[in-house]
Amino acid sequence: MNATYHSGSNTMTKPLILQIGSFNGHAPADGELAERYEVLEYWKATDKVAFLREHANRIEVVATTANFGCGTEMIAALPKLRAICTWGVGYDKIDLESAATRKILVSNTPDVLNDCVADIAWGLLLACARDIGWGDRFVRENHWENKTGHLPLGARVSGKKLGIVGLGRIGEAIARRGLGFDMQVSYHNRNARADVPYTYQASLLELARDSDFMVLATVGGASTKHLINEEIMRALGPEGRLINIARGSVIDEPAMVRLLVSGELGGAGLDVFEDEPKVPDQLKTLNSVVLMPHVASATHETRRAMTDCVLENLHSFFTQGKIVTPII
Ligand code: 8YV
Repeated sequence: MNATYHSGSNTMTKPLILQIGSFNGHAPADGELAERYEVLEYWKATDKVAFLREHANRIEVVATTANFGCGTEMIAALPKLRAICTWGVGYDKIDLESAATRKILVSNTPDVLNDCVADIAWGLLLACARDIGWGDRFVRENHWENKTGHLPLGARVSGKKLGIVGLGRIGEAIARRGLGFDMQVSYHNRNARADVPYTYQASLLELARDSDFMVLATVGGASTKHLINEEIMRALGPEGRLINIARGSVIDEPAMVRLLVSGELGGAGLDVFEDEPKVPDQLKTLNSVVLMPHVASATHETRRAMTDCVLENLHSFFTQGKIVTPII
């Protein structure tokens, strides 16, 4: 459905979209959406139920983010919905089943963020193994100058064993970087892939036993909830380090905290958490842990590309009834 507005002497129509949450991870994005579309800003509505009731029958397209998603209730509340375009690659907060049943198209922003997410996975891995965060704090707090203590020795990265859980497009970008560090790269997926040079490990437990660094790059959601449980983390062990750029839900977080505190898990580099933005306080006290506030895709270049991808999907839907990067 379109809204009519006047620009100079021309009467133009802007298609309508419901934007569930701000794309504030990329400053220009909300403005660029508003230039092209009549945007209903759901997140600003004080009475959300009344807001949806008022507009539901006009809404055919939703723009959202990996963080806000578009859940069962939202889809049910929008009887005319035909397309959901999300900013981000993750779709664990979108009810794909409901969307499929109603033949609603769903797009995400794949590929454009592979490299930057893989870079952060590696940043966390290196920082964790070589105590880069700890070293930075040590210098800033003047322990080096004042000769108050010293950093422990780190763990060598080059030539070690890298285990990747979820060898999709991001997992592959992480694996490729591992080859540059002369690492032996193995992976666990539901099925082996014939098109990659890495060793397939059908058992996640075996992968954990046999990895120095285990990097999580799976999808989130119910299918992977607490995939990394206590047994897996114990198998990774006191010399092992767990890196997560996937979703917090993939790890049993309380178990991870216990094992990190006791030293039964050697370290962790985490960009994502179970209940963001809450991070367990105990993690903040541990030097074996490196913490980031869910920013793996947060570079100028990648966020620009993510916004462009959403704009392209919206444009394609409104002009041709198709989306460019479909999840379904
Ligand atoms: C997003 C993400 O930056 O793409 C994803 O799945 O988690 C991130 O890249 C962010 O969470 C958008 O909501």
